[in-house]
Amino acid sequence: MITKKDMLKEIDFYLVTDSGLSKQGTLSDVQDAVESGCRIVQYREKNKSTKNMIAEALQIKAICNDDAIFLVNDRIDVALAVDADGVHIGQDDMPIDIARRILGADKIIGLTVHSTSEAIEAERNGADYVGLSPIFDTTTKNDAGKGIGIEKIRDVKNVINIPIVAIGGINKENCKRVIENGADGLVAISAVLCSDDVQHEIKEFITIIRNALDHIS
Ligand code: 3NM
Repeated sequence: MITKKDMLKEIDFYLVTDSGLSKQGTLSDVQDAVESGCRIVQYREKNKSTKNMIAEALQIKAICNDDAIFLVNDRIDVALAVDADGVHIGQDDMPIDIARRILGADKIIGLTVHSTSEAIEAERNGADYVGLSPIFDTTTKNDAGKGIGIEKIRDVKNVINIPIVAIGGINKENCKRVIENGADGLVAISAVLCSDDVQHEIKEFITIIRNALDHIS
């Protein structure tokens, strides 16, 4: 049986939801993503009540079903409440060793890192993958800081063995280079959610990413 952790080896395009940017609503975005072949979805919601988040998370989990990994950003309580496949946490969220103790060995934990030292630390502390950010400048997250540059991906790739997901300012024009520089997968939020055809955009991203990954292997 293929587990959700096994699926982490082939993430390519990674959807992070954003209800502020979404044109058609988060559930439609997730539906479009999964139908386009996206295999990992992170529910990132900063402005809803816990009750509403749980209700929405249950619906997203049902859409992801066996086809996509379903993670919750930051909120370990919500992830546990809906039995999500795991969480994505940042450097200032719950420490990863405590998150692991609460969630158990089978759940996926992704951690945002900004440097090689944070990436090494993340792997050592049991992260299943790292989100490396922000690769380029972005206006989607106010406190993201300056882009660290595409070359940083290779530096991080050289020091850890868990998958690297690149995030921040990624679009269809630069995504090929992001993969060529060592990312195993990538997130593009505004480039996808602000478009008129989310399904079409994600399909295009997936084609570019898979072509680039095929050329590397
Ligand atoms: N986290 P876009 S940047 C959710 O730096 C998020 O940790 C970031 O959006 C970080 O693809 C970011 O529109 C937003 O640039 C990325």
